[in-house]
Amino acid sequence: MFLTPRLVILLPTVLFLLGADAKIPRVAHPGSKQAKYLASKRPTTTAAQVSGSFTGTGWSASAPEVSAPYANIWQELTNDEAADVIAFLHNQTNLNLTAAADAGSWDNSVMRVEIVTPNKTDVLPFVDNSQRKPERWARAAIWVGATTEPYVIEYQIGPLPISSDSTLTSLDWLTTKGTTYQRNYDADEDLTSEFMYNVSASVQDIVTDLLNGTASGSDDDDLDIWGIDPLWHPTPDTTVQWVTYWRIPSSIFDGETLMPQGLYFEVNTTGRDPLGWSVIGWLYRDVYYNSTESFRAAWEAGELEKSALNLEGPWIGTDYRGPTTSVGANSTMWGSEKAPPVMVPPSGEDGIRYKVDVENKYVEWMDFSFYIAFRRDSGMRLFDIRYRGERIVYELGLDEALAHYAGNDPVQSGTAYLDTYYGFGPYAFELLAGYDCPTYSTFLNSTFHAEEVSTTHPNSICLFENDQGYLIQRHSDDAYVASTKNIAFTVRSASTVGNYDYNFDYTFYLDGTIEIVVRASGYIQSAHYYGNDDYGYHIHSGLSGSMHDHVLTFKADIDILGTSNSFANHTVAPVTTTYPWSHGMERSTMKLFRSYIDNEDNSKLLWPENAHSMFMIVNKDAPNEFGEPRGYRIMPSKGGGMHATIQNSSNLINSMNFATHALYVTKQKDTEPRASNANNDYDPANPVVDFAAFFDGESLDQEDLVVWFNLGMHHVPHTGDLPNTVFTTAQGSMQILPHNYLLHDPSRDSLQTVRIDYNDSGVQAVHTFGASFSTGLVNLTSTVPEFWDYRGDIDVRKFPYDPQHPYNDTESIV
Ligand SMILES: [Cu+2]
Repeated sequence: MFLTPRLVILLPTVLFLLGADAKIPRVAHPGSKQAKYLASKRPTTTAAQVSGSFTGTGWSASAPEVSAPYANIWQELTNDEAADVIAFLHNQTNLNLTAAADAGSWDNSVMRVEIVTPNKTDVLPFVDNSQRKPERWARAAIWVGATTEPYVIEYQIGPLPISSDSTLTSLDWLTTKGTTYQRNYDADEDLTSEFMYNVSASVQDIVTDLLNGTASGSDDDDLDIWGIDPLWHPTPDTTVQWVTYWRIPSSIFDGETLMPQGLYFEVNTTGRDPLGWSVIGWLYRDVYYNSTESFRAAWEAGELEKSALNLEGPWIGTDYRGPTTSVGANSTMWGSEKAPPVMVPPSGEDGIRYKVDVENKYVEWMDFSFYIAFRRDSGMRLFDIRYRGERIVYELGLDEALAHYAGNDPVQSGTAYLDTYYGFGPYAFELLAGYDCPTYSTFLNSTFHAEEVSTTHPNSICLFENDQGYLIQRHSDDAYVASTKNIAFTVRSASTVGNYDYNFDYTFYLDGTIEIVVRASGYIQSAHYYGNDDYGYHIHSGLSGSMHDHVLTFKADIDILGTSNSFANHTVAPVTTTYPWSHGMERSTMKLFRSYIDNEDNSKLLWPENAHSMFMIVNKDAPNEFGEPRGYRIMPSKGGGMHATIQNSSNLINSMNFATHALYVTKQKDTEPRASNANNDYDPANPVVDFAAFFDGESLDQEDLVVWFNLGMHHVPHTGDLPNTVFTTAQGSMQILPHNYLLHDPSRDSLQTVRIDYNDSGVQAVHTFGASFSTGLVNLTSTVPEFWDYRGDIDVRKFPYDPQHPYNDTESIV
């Protein structure tokens, strides 16, 4: 029996092709300037373009069905659950909620609702011992604007389904701060934008002269104004922000972050009354002016030399550029007009070698099984990853993504994005079959609920097997050659968070290895080139590549034969020693030194120089028959592990303690499910979750352990980052691999091995072990993706609940 994972939904479609600005509106209430601006950039497909789309019989593979052993208890809220929770919230009169669609910055409104990830200590008795199923609870983030000191706060609501027993209670137990209350110093972003435009208007003659453009908030603008993130508080009661001018592309290409203009101003936006706001100073060509008057006086005196402007041109476009480019008179790659090799499944649907329970997002491939969940903050994550029937990873997923910039100008210096604030879920748009994933992939949808709208990203998670392009095993001698194909299974999603595109892979291998890969593409955020050679390369006429660190923090809750585990460090080190056979002579050699990291006091770790240490989660109580503890090793792969260069960040203060080291080990606690919180960014000096608080001296000896590791890169963009950063080099990965876990390499249990015996007379025997080989004909035309089926998102307004009128509206994203 087969089923089709693609939903059959016929909709008027907005084609969402491009990411938003680097500075995504914090709350893009429909109708806000930002929302209008973003919407204006999104082309709408015509009826002809979408006709006949989504019959459910497109290129997507219909995977064989399997029934999950138990329901996916981590799965996101259903649309109906979200609607019920939002209606319940509106019935709580003390919350004084306004429907999100009508809410302004002085109202209280629902920012997002989501599942409370059930506690591990509640889940394991249910999963392993058939005890009571964990209750399902929701969490809600509420925007409290009806006060002079606006804030955001989270509650939990449950149990679900909503009944007379359901309550609204505190979610403070999920914080290190003791409260989910988080002061919001940027509640009036629409007004601050207006204020910036007015400031700019007051020097329009100078802006015209220096930048040849206008920023007024109108649709006709050719300049945009935005700046630091998060905002600064030089004193606890003061809010200031530096902003700069960016040129708005007139073409479809989203290259605004490649066109900084080099003029900056600083404003004091303390409090909620714009009458109390003021300009603090201006910066141009590294000269600071402490008032608008002094800046104007310098301009009028002719003291301002004009900088090179970053203007739009083909250089920001990602299309094929034609035969004439800056790098050669005829630079078209020879042969590139021909169709490239394609991947095809060998036997159509019958050949699919994995099984899917679509409703429960449960997957089985070879010796692995796992559940998929999806979160607004962090996107896709996996639960209960089992290998040969044993759980090896309870939870695996992204927790936070930092992009910390530096520069001699205040905007680059003041930029340190915490991307779960914007969320990976809202931007995990539909994957493009045949490009993001093979056309034969199985695609799954994902859903999140923000601003009282449920948004479904169709086909935003893909599952596929493919040949890695190199063997997993080979050997040959003068009598035989033996080879095993390296076929792996990948779960993939991609999120366009502002200017950047992140691709996330979880890949499973025949030897029991799991690999976590993150890759970055999209537009860099660049700096205007002036006096910043210490902060990046000069990559275009007026452009600096603006160096920055990407640090993506992952949680890997590894369980080896139960939850009583230890963290082993096996180090190879040089020694000089004598042996009974060395005739008293010292030999210079090396040894293996075994130790344990047995306390959280010592568990903030760096990857050792020369990779001379192996870190493993092992179970001391479960040695193999040779006495070695069975375990799984964690090991950097492509690009390796890393941590942030900047320590004690002036921007993030207490909100980047997950980025100080390459990896960490803590004792699992239900109260510490995530290294960060999406609301930290509102007030980074006082984070809701401070990762440093997880380290309180607890034992790591035969306890339930969690590893937190960082992937990313020190990104100093060079000319090859124009127009977009490329995945080939902008990637990092981690492998979780069996280490003395089994007694031999398990890939020997794959039938996809061949041995050819030969001698001087030629091939004597071919051993194929009963494996099937591809048969039949391939219709290569069928591998071409259905481009016109691409849809964008599907949104359903939840309050008032109107499921019969889904509409596409990707702008309303918190
Ligand atoms: Cu980068």
